[in-house]
Amino acid sequence: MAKKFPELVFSGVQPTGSLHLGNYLGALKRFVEMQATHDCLYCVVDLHAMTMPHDPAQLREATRAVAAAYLACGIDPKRNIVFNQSRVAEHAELTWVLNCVARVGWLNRMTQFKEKAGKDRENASAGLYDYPVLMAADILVYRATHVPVGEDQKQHLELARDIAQKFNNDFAASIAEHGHGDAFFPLPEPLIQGPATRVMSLRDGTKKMSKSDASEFASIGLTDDDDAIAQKIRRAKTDPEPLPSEAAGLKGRPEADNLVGIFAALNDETKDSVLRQFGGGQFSTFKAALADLTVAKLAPIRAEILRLRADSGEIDRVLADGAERARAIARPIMDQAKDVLGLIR
Ligand code: AQP
Repeated sequence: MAKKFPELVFSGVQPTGSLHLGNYLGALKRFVEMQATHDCLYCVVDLHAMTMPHDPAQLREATRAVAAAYLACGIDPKRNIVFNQSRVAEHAELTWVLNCVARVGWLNRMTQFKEKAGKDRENASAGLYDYPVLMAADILVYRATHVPVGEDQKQHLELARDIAQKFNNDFAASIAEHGHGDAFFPLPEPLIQGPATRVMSLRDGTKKMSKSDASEFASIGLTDDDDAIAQKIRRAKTDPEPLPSEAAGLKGRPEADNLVGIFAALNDETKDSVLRQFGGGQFSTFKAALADLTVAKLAPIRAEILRLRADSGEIDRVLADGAERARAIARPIMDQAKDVLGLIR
């Protein structure tokens, strides 16, 4: 029988810019929900942020800003482990091991690399290419079993599972010999659930809402003020038809689908129930209600982010404490991996 690992949640956000509603609905809101039922590690993945050109001062600030957003959304740093990735060297150490397990052909299929590298692929950093292996190490260095993420990370999670499986197969005899049974690593499961796993740009319903979008009207930031939120929703692209009365009618209408999905996710309901209320109506009525709901949900988060950002002492203490607790889990697993691999320590 396949070995059972205790359930443990890991996830992370890159400190690459201001967090937006997509990050909140696809990730942070889910992180908060998971803490009620699971032990969780929530990481600010600063090593990932270095895979694209970065400014050191901005990286430092963005790292604190992501940590502040975690806490402001309701993540309890005592109950969970909140830390920044670069403080726990085992992430990088396991990445090397997993680099020797992952296949170049697997990495060549990663669509995020192709999108982020763009046309000038030869000039992309080797780190950007290797990003998914670092992500696998982030998860496996804790033997995390569940990973709440947005839809865009699905392919990377599948790769992490392939890497874990290949490690377990390649070193099966040594794994058993060292007392780990038939598996050293669990196969981590992506948790991609709810009506807003892929929040789209407000300007183009076929493009993901992203931190790096050039248009400020494409995304709603977690620190946007009430007027900015209302204005962005008012100006969000729609189509000329009235809203349908059920979710099936959103097919082929990406902008309408996106706005209804945002409403549903913010209000913890389904698209169908949103459309029972707004179906048949004009976008202007729906947009006004969506703006009110978004402001009501984001205003308290914004206030808490701004409070935490005013004095970075509290954030720095949380990150330092979290790193120590994270390392206490990762180090023994890394040592066990070295024994399995035949690395003398
Ligand atoms: N639009 C989105 N809808 C739902 N979930 C999303 N996530 C990101 N965008 C959306 C989820 O947020 C978590 C953290 O993302 P990340 O910062 O690690 O990386 P990303 O996916 O590359 O985010 P961005 O905003 O697109 O950043 P840039 O512009 O820097 O590339 C992940 O769980 C992700 O799925």
